[in-house]
Amino acid sequence: MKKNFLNLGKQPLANSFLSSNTKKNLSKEFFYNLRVAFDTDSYLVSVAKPVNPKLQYTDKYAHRASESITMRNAFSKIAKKLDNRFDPKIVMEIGSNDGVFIRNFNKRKIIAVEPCKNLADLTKQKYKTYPNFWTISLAKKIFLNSKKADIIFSANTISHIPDLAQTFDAINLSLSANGVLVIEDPSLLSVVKNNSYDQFYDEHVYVFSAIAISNVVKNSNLRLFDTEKIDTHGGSMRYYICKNNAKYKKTKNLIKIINEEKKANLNKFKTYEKFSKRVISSKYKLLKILKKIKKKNKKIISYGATYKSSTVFNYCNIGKKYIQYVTDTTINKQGKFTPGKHIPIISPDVGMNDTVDYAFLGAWNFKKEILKKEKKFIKRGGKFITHVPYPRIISK
Ligand code: DWN
Repeated sequence: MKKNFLNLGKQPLANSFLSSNTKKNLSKEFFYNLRVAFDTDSYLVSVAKPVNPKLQYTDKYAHRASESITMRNAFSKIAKKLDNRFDPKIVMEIGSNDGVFIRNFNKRKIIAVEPCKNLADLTKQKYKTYPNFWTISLAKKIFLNSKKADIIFSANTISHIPDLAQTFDAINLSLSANGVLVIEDPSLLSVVKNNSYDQFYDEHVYVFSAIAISNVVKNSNLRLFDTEKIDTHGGSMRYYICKNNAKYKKTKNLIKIINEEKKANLNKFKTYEKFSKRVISSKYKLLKILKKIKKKNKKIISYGATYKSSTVFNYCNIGKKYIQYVTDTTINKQGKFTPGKHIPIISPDVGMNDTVDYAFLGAWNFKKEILKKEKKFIKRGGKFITHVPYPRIISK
């Protein structure tokens, strides 16, 4: 049974960066109710009513996974690790974005699946790329003329697909006998520990735990045999899944992580009720900080036009009154306006100038990389604001 525990209010699609802020354009903006639920049978945490994926994954998809050094390095590291551990002949990626993972492999090994046409266009010249949603019929089409996949990799994508049953059934059809599905997604344990409620938005239909993944894949005759904690995206988990009859044994690390999740009560509804109270308190604390700064006539901007910050700004009602503009390195976000709150987005080369007093860390998950990059800002007295794990000003 699904039980709602968090109400993040009316939200726009986190990817709907507006190209103009004319009244006519704003009136067409799509909003939905963002409520988050816990399933008392599978222990899955999900958006209560997911949005239609056809509205989300269009030919105007903004996010480029290769935009940060942290992620480029992380994908190159995991590619090497999978090559060494499993020696795959065929590697398929579901949700290949701009190719940041597949570019670490010989093109003859690669099959890429990416429903956003603008992204699929970026990789199709070099890699076999299917510009489609991941479905059973696509799996059948791909593997009619190809050997089955020894590795199916999918980072920050499976959590975006509402129909998990079809997703995992299609994966079962596509894996070789000892093939391995490797998925990476933000971890529920980190979300609960860090109070990072901004991991909930339309695209994050699910925030997985090892407990829930282990339950869900069973329905598709798959099993979870290994798990690793990884620090990308503010705390993620990497899951290794195989067919029921494959050769892999359950690892000690998996048992350890499941025990840790049980100790944190991720399988109990009361955990989420408490989490929801902490989210409300986070909202008021953040607003208090912003109001205090504004009273002193200081200039606040936001760093990174993230999808996560769309949840924060719309939930806390933070608009141009507080945040003058948002900086982002992604060229196709620059010159646009943030979803729902319509704050202008500009390049950091222009925006991170001497007039900025405070910068809200929209991309808090890249705090290390950003603080290293913005040493000059900090040296001259500039300060960052974050809401994770609790709202505060950081000066170092
Ligand atoms: O799952 C998803 C994750 C992985 O990526 C999505 N559905 C969409 C997207 O979510 P996000 O926007 O919250 O992700 P990021 O990776 O936290 O976005 C960082 C943004 O910040 C990018 O637009 C790039 C920008 N950035 C910047 O302007 N300066 C990043 C760094 C590190 C910087 O120094």
